[in-house]
Amino acid sequence: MNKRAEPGAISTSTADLEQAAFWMPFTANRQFKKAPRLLARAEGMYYWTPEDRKILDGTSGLWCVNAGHCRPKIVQAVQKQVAQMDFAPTFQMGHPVAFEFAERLARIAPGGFSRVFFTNSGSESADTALKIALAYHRARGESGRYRLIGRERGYHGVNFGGMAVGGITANRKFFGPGVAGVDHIRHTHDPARNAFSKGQPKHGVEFADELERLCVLHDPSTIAAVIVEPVAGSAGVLVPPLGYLERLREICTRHGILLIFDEVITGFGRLGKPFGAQRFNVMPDLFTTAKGLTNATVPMGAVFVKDAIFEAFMQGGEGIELFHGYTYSAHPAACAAGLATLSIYQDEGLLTRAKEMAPAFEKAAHGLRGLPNVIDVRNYGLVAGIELEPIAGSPTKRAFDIYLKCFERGLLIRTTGDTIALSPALIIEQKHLDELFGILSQAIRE
Ligand code: PXG
Repeated sequence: MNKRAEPGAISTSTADLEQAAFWMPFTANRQFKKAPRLLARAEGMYYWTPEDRKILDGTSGLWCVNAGHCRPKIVQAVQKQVAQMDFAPTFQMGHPVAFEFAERLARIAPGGFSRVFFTNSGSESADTALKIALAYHRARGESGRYRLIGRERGYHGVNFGGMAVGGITANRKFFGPGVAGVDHIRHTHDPARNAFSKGQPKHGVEFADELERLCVLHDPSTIAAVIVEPVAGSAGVLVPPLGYLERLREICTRHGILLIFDEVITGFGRLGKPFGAQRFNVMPDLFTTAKGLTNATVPMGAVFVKDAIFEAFMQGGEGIELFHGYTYSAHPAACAAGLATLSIYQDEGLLTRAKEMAPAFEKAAHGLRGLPNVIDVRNYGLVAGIELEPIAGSPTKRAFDIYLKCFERGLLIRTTGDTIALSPALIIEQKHLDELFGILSQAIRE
């Protein structure tokens, strides 16, 4: 393919892919292009490869296709919208679908979160939330609050703000510090005390006290916001210890620090309520979303903001209150996808279905305990992490080999480090659970 093929003539055979123009994200490009794994179509709980091999989707794409793939209602809503109005600016202009979607979202959000700012991804949602936090303090005359606190093993996307507060080493080390004035509290993973926890681990509430320590170190009046995922996803499914989120909330409130939940994964039913905040009954000041917002049919993110934060911006002069936004904020196609997605979630009870399915899912996941090299299983709602003993000298290899075996046998899982992460669509049924854990346990055993 170096001698460029005619448009449309690019085949996906291995020989062609080795020189392919597509620089793939978060991918070992050379390895992948020698032995590609391709997906060509999708429906419900399944993908099909170009050779028509059926693959059970154990990760709802990338934790995003919460209602299952290619739902006709969403597809049709998007088709209709792009035919009627493909694009409309939302800077000093508006279109009805954007207003309707924000309104509908505010209705499923926890009480008091009546304002929604649209972005195009989880990364943009993280950076947007951090910027709103900084500007909020400034609007209230506290411009000395500039520090942002994240957490080790946190993932808030790949843009500069989210990267800086994120705590996944590989995602940080190549790019410098990102933004100034960032610090991190420690992660909550504690396998020595909490291995094989079902639901919230018992030990580790005191990890939240690290925030108090940073308050002493930096002076709390310099800290604008703390951002955490209610359940950390990308770092390998870390469920918050009992009382931990409550304590973070309490410390933030005491010091006037905004608490941001990154609900890009936990939002839209993953944990058994619309949002993690509701599931854990701990309210942040802002929370970020993306992924399940549109069932991933069209890229979109949204930041939900407490009324008092929005109101603080509305006290100044009549001009633009927040100098921030994206060309595609509230893109009509994304709003149409989102509205149809919300209807499906509500008609089918999907925003609470994870709670109903959780016992069967938990039982199946913990059924892997005792298999070779399984050193931890942890779960909450419809998300589970299965941690494996790394091969000495070759971290990540054990989990990745299992990932490859699963794909060969018709199952898509996700791995991070030596942890397997499962996050199936919320429409999953017992027969899919049997298929998923059947293939997975066989692959782990071999
Ligand atoms: N916050 C959280 C909590 C996320 O999980 C982002 C922000 C960034 O979203 P965008 O849309 O900019 O990618 C994410 C994304 C994985 C995996 O398997 C997780 C994500 C993305 C890709 C892979 O761990 N989460």
